Amino acid sequence: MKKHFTKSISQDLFFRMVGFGIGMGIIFPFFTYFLLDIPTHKVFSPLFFSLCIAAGIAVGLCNYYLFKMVVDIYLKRIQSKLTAFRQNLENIFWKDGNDFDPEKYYLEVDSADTIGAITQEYNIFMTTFYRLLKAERKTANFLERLQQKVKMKAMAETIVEVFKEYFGADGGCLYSLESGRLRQINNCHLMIDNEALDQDYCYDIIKRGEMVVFEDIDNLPVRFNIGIGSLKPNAIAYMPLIYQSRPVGLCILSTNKKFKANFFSLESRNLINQAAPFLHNSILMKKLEVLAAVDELTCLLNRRYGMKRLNEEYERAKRHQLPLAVTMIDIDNFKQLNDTYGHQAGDEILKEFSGIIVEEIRVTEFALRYGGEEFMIVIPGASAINCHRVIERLRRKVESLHVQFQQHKLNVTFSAGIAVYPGENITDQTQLVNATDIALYQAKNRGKNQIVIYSSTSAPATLKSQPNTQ
Ligand code: GH3
Ligand code: MG
Ligand code: MG
Repeated sequence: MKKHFTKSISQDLFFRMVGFGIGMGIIFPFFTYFLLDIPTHKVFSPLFFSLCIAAGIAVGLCNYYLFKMVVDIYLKRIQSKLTAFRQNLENIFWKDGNDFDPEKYYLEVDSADTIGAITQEYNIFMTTFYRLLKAERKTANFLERLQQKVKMKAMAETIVEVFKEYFGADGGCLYSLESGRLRQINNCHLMIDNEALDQDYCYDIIKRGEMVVFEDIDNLPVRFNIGIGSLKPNAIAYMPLIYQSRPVGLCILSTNKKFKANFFSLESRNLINQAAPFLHNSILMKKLEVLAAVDELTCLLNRRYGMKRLNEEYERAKRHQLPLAVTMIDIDNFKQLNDTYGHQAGDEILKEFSGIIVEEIRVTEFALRYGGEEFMIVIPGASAINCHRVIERLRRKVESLHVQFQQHKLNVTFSAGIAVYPGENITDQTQLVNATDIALYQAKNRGKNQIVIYSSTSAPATLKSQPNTQ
């Protein structure tokens, strides 16, 4: 159905009003004739008709201009704000402009009719748009910051910082879920009872993937760390981080007052969802790093990563002027064992042997597979004598080891060379490693199954190993 006959509503109105005036001008003479009893020749004269039609047209025109004056002003006001708003949006999207002050585009609602309602709707639309834009900017900024963080710790710090600010929290903590267990990767001002956190409800929250907010509850496992003690928070929130329907971590936020933002709004969920893939990627990256660093057969560090760690330890020892003891180990007559019992038997020995090394060293110490049947053990802070004590214990243990392979009971021994930085002729890392090699070579030459401490003199100090009496 055609709603108007010209191209513009106001032209339509103009024609309707003038048409209505003409109609009234035509009807008016009849109206005067019947009601006012004026003589026919006066009423139905062309002059009276013309006057009435002219008056009708005049009223129609007046009405039209009155409408223009009253209503059009409001419509124009709305139109100019919409134009300015649209121009600003174009500026934001195409020219990366930033300034968007909703106050500038706000329209006062001063009429209780459709025009008032339209004005009100415009205001709501504009402020909603502003909020969405702000949220989008915040998320984009968050993403940009996360993309710059390659390391898990730095990324976790950014996530906690942004969440804290957004939700108005005083403290926060981020956990990654690795092999089904929560591992803390960042903690900002919180004291968390890990035993309480380990309880099933925490894992339930993560499994369900739903945010939970606790308010005014005693016995919360979370408190604020204020240096000299701790304070009970007013509210805490558990926010599971979900990536592709699978939990990858948990963020705990707490506040002394009330949280600023609603955790369940679309905006909040979007923000939280942005963090999850980054956490997931860094967990994967860490796994890859571990895979790349570990020797497949023995599960010890491989040579490349082991030497990198040795370098770190060397730099630390140099900086703090502390000793660094390194031992090179080589299994005795391993070729013969391989030749007699097969390569698989040799592999079993290597696995068992590495297991014993891991049992014997502490967390601050480390071992690496230097090559085939050669291993290196690094003991930061140890003197040659202390290092010898550790390696001698290991030597005895290996000597008494019997590895069951098929119907055979296999046993092996090893020779080892120890060198300590700093020492005579040992002023850098290369010299340190070379010295262990020289000492190992001497241990082999002296009959194997023994440990030699490197000495710069031609006859190196040999600490005699006691034969195992077991
Ligand atoms: P020595 O007492 O002088 O060290 O004699 P050795 O036989 O142990 O020394 P050699 O260097 O001649 O032989 C090392 C052998 O280690 C040779 C190689 O077959 C074996 N080997 C190296 N890597 C592996 C491995 O991953 N698995 C097995 N089964 N054997 C390996
Ligand atoms: Mg060898
Ligand atoms: Mg060997």
